[in-house]
Amino acid sequence: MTKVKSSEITPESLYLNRRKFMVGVGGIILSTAGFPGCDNYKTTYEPSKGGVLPDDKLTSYKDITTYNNFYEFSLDKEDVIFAAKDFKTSPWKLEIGGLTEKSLSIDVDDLTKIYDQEERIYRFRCVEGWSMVIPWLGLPLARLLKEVEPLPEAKYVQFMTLHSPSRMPNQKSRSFPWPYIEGLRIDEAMHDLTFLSTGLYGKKLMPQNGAPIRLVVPWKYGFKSIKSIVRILLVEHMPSSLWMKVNPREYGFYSNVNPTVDHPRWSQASERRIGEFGRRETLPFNGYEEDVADLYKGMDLKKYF
Ligand SMILES: Nc1nc2c(c(=O)[nH]1)N[C@H]1C(S)=C(S)[C@@H](COP(=O)(O)O)O[C@H]1N2
Ligand SMILES: [Mo]
Repeated sequence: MTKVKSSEITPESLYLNRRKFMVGVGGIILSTAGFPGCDNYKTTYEPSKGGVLPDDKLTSYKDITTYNNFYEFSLDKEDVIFAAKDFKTSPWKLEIGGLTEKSLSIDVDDLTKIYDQEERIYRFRCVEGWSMVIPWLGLPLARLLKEVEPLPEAKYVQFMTLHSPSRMPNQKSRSFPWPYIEGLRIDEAMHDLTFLSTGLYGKKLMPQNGAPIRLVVPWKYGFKSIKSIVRILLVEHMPSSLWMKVNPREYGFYSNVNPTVDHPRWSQASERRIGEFGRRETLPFNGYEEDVADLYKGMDLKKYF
């Protein structure tokens, strides 16, 4: 494997791939009238990229940053913001390698300078039955994966969160097989909706949301969207995720949002949109069926949950 220095990452393909709609470079500027609670927030987004449904409203910045799942810090969603407040996320090395032609080791601050950041507004649903609509900032994972040139043997992508019990206090707890690991099939990882986020609401990510860089897979349950990533490895075999190790009966590799497959302890047919009253129906693939159903053609999604 040859190492690529971050200063060398300027291949032409990248510039050819540049999207028209980038934050700060024009594109559609939508006022957020109709997005209560975010009156001053201007968004540039491409409606064809997932985007929003007519009755989706942005969840408030306050809700997104105060109601979090991040077990390395706390199991209490409203306590994560406090438990993570001194977590230092710069400098931060992200490594990408494994079954690849090249490997990449880059500081996330450099990454955000080298690669244009774009905005994606995605619906996000937790397996526990609540959901949000979040304006993420970042880049498609595929852009970095293409950079390292996966070998033909690479069939899966494995992601790993930082493992540092001194910095992530709940990693001292032996109830979980740390570090947090997640995985995707390579075609899922290369899908244009699959996103690496470094910010939201136009600001850098806060520690509680997975700073400095986290995955966002909008058609899967929230736990797939692994936070504070230090390593991305291309591998041959299906990785075992933290949740599969903890409870394989309840959490499978695919974790696609499927309202017809109940969690063994509760129904997945509906969800509570944070900041709203009542519940709404959960959509297949979280509403991204048109974009992603092809990835699962011929698969029994009751078996591969
Ligand atoms: N490293 C790590 N990543 C994680 C988690 C976690 O506990 N640790 N929780 C997951 C779960 S269950 C959800 S619902 C989302 C929550 O993301 P948010 O707090 O930014 O909404 O992060 C996911 N990523
Ligand atoms: Mo979750």
